[in-house]
Amino acid sequence: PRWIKVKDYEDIIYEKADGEGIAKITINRPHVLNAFRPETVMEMQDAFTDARNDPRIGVVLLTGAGGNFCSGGDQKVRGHGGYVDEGGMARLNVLDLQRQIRTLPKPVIALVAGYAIGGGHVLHVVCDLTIAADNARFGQAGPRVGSFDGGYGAGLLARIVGHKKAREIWYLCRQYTAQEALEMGLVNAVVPADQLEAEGVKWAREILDKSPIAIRMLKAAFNADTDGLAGLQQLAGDATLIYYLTDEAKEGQRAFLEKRKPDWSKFPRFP
Ligand code: 2NE
Repeated sequence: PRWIKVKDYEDIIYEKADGEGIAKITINRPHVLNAFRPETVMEMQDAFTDARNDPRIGVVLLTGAGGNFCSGGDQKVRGHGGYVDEGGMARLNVLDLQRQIRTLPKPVIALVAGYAIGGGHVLHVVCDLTIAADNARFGQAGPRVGSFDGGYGAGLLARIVGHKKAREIWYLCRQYTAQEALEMGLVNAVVPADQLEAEGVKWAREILDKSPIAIRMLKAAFNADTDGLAGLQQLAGDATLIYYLTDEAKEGQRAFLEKRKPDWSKFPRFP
């Protein structure tokens, strides 16, 4: 596709494919292997919000510049209580970004070349699908540098690869090849590094061929299974969206505005 830049950012590149429903967010701090600082996360939140609000976008690709995906939180700006932003405030705002990716009602595909380590690894874990380049390296690093992610980083990982493997990944902080990641169900496919983006676009186009609401409901359904009441809220919100499209729901609103009793008689009670 022909990528068109949406907006200027400092730490990321945000583009959309010309005439197609694909957005691409690229973490762009190659000097630190795309480690994120609070500003990186804020820019990603802004781009994901745009992708959510643009009705033409159906799939988001998340990737990294310079041959790596992401090496996690930038340890050079880690301070007392979190990662310190330019205003001096320590924060862990990547957790908000993780939830944003989960609740975005459109599939997000991680395209991972090189390192996906620490909080960078968790970012691909929360994406709907992951396509790995054959040179990708996966792993957690928290216990080595004095950190951990006990949310999606532990729980969702365990649902994906099983508890034994997830505990191994966290307790030992080893790195795993793309092939090993494929074998443990951590990624969907492995392709030569120079075909990573093309493969991601191919998968995105296949998804875009399908019913948008069916895809949206499936994402919410998969999340409901793991996200408890927040997951049910997402699924139920989508049910409400669809209900609002019906004449039955519109009759309720109309009757209220016309100050009359709603007439539900024309709406069947399905078996
Ligand atoms: C990724 C890895 C294994 C790569 O090793 P190597 O030898 O290929 O590269 P090198 O020389 O370590 O890295 C290249 C440059 O990138 C910087 C390095 O410091 C180096 O720059 P200089 O020192 O030469 O100037 N760099 C790499 N990762 C960085 C990072 N995360 N922060 C700041 N600078 C980084 C190797 O680089 C590595 O082990 N990186 C650290 C991985 C890590 O510990 N990540 C944080 C885990 S904690 C986390 O992400 C987190 C969380 O647990 C909970 C909430 C939020 C975040």
